[in-house]
Amino acid sequence: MDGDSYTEVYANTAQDSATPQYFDLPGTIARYAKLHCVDNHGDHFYLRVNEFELHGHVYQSDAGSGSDAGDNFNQATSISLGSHSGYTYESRDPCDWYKFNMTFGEFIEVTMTPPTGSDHDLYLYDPLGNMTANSTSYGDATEHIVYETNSTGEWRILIHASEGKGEYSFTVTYADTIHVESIDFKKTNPKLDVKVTIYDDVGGSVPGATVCMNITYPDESVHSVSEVTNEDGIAKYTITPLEQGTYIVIVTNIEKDGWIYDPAANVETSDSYTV
Ligand SMILES: [Ca+2]
Ligand SMILES: [Ca+2]
Ligand SMILES: [Ca+2]
Repeated sequence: MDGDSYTEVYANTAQDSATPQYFDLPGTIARYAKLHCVDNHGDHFYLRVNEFELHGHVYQSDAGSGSDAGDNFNQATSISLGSHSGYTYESRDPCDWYKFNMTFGEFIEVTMTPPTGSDHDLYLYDPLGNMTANSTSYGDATEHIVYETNSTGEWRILIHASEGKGEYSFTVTYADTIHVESIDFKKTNPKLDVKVTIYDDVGGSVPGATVCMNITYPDESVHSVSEVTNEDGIAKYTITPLEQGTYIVIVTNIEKDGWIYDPAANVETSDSYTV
């Protein structure tokens, strides 16, 4: 650093001028600046930045907060849902805590991509401080948690640098969920079409979802079948030939990569048709 260029700051505590002191110095590229006492005016020690020492730190603005995210549960930094980035360092800043509001019964999804070549892990805590889920893959693999919240309040995540340092990115969102919107029948002798319509949590139809169902025939035999939804979100299964009596359809599961089946959102889970 240029010896003529310096910044003056002051601290409220007396420091031994013979020993360099380290202070947060927001707005600089260094997290810490090395300071020496140069003068004493009354109750303030005026300190002069003699040099910057990076110590592996950079100026942090975790999740756009302007500083380092809190180092423990109680000091968690508030964030909104969405995508963020932050900075960690295994030996000096291993813990970044964030908090956000969730209501009971929401499906929360958190993904975190560690700095290349590091190993960071992801933990989810409920408002009471219980760890409810974690993702602790080896190396710099992306960590991923999906969890159905069981209480309303401030939920928290801990991003922990178990190895390495650098910038990580993470996203906190509601998970994409799917549910049964309707079960319909269409009879055209000699067959009966069962149509199960699958919607997402914002009311859109979901193509490519595998719908598993148990169909009880009039003779009380149970047939486990599965069909994939078309572009209108409809899975169609055809029963033929038909017997006289009642067919009962129960949806047992819906599967689609990256999506969560939320049975509680089903408009109906079973329906029947009498031939
Ligand atoms: Ca940090
Ligand atoms: Ca931190
Ligand atoms: Ca990991």
